Amino acid sequence: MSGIISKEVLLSKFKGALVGAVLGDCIGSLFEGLWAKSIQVEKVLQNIGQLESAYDAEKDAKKPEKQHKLLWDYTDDTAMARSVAMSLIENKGLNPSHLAQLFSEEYFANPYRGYGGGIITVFTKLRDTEYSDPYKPASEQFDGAGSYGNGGAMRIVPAPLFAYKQNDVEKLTELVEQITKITHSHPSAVDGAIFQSFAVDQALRGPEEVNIGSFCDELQRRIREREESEVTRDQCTSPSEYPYASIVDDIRKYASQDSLPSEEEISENLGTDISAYRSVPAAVYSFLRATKPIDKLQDRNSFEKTIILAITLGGDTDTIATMAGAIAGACYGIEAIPKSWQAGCEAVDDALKFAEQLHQLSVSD
Ligand code: R7I
Ligand code: MG
Ligand code: MG
Repeated sequence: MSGIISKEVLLSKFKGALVGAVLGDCIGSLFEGLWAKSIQVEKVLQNIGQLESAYDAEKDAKKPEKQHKLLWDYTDDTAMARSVAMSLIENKGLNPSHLAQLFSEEYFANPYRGYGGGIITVFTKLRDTEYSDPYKPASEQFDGAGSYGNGGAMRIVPAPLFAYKQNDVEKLTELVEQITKITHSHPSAVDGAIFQSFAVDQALRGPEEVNIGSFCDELQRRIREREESEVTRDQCTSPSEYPYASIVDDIRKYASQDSLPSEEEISENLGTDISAYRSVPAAVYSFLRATKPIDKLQDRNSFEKTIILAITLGGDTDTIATMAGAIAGACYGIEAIPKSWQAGCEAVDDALKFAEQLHQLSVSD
């Protein structure tokens, strides 16, 4: 699938992935929970226009970029992704108790970032048991079914970056499963995080010119192998035997269509809600469909189109846009991400720093 990628291009893709995720979250959070009908592309462009004019004004006033005023904060999606990045970097691998502690401490330090309703119980139990059994609290959620929320997938982007060097789908799968199960043990949440990590991994390894058909074929092959290997299928909420592998057919169909599918069609068929199964596919779709022309967005590049399209779908917009932004950033690199967007959103500096550190781990022996 991939040719040789230079160190410089890989660093740009790592930065793109982490920064793309932060921006999708910050911009998407302005619309979280709204119906697609009440969003409209013009409204999203208006908000993005605010970022762009604030940037121009500060540049005209000759302010250094680091001192630009922040317009939008990140939410729980980025808060948790930061913990994943920091823990992987500090431990040079997964240390479940340490990561559980970072998740939990971050929540208690900044509880206002819009966390899911159930996950707070996990953070409390983790803290109260001093992170001694980091997988137990999540396994007790929802009467032992585990959460099927998208909280595992929304934060997973540092994992495919960390695992890049190994270039081993099974190892990536295992890492993602272990990270996800600290808070989400439902198979649908775990497979959603794995699905998202595969999409990021493929975007990192692939060329900027995305072929929708071959991207979907590879994604479907990988996730089907994973779904076939599972023994807990009966716990799944989806009617299909291989839910994620099957939905790739719909992603392929909608992303390949020349006329843009309506937001209602996507929300009905792929989903835009808080569950992993009904939100990760919409993120992958947004990335893929944005490789094709979209009315009203002719002057925007594919990264910008990905974020804007993801938000216009409505529903869980911060989460769908953060996942879509991670994939698009991994594909197109940091150069595709407007400076003005980066300057107006919180903690982009840290995302750039984490990308450098993860890249360092990837290129060192
Ligand atoms: O998955 P999670 O971290 O939530 C992430 C979402 C993103 O949109 C963020 O931006 C933020 O807004 O929240 O948090 P959880 O609490 O584990 O799951 C989210 C919600 O999904 C729960 O509060 C429940 O409403 C629902 N849910 C379930 N309901 C019944 N049975 C998840 N799992 C179950 C279940 O098994
Ligand atoms: Mg959020
Ligand atoms: Mg959300």
